[in-house]
Amino acid sequence: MFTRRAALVGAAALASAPLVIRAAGAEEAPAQAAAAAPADLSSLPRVKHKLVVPPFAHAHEQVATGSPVINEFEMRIVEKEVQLDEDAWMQAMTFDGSIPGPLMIVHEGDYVELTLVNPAENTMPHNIDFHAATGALGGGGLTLINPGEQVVLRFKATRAGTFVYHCAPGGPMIPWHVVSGMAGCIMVLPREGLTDAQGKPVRYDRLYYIGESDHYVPKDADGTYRRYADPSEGYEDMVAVMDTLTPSHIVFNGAVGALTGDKAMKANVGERVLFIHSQPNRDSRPHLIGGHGDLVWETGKFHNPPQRDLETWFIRGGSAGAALYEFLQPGVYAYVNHNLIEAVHKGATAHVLVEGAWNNDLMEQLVAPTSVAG
Ligand SMILES: [Cu+2]
Repeated sequence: MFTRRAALVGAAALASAPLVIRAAGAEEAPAQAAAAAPADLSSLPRVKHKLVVPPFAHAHEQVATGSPVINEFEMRIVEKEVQLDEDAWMQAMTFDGSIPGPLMIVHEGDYVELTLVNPAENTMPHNIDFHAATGALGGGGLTLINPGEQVVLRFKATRAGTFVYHCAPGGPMIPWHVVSGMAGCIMVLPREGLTDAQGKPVRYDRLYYIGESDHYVPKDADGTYRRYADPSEGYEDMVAVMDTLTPSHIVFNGAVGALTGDKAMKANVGERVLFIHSQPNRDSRPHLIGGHGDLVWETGKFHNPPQRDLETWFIRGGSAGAALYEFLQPGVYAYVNHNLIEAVHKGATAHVLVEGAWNNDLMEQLVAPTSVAG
């Protein structure tokens, strides 16, 4: 089961944190963290954030006021069964109970101080790799914790943008934990806020975080999806499906229909909405049917000039992008992965319900459907 390639990835994780999966009660500190004197950040103000379930985000300022701060977050890792669709369940592993994990928002130059809790009722070691962080496998090498343990990691947010975070406990555990739900996003805003390609300030009225995820639920011989008692029981079956590289489900925010119908995202005509879209494992191509990306940071990194007027944008597996759109017409918009098979058959569809006045200059039905003349 543990191939040579998997062993190599695992070896990197172990090289960075030689003491993970240690005996309970062992007190050794990881060598690389002990080698340098601790930074003195005692004069910095601290801001405690309460994380919320996506597509929503915790309260934040778009423009930083004052000097850098230490942003305190706490996340609990939750292993639980989730329903992906009417007929499909998965023994999920999650950050804070949701797929995706919560969106964290800080400013460039700030510090992120995360308390990560792996409650005793969980069955597996977990950690967190922040693509926004520098060193120790994005923090993964310093955060691997067994059930019943917690850890505190601090890193400096030195690069502005939207960045994936995910669990990466080593070797074949890495893809399995990720496609079981353990990924989310952090947005590091420039201190001056977002700017367009000319450097002019850009502000948003609302923000929604869409976390796309691919899942691999095994089926019985008769085609019904299998359910399992805990994550480990389904491991080998799920790996067999994963190795086909053909997901059974590709969903936004953890389930088919999580952001449609009465759970649609909402906006008003004239509002500028920032859509953040992450995919920790697989490529995607967000598209707003009947709308556009006015300004798109396709790679999510805000010091690169945004592109204008896009119809569809590309999200590389393992990254998060951001698109700003001012809604100009009311109605129900579908926000999809524009591989339309993935959108319609696999689940990657959301809705945005927009209220306001219709603009006949932009579009008007001049003749309603009627029988063909003559
Ligand atoms: Cu994990």
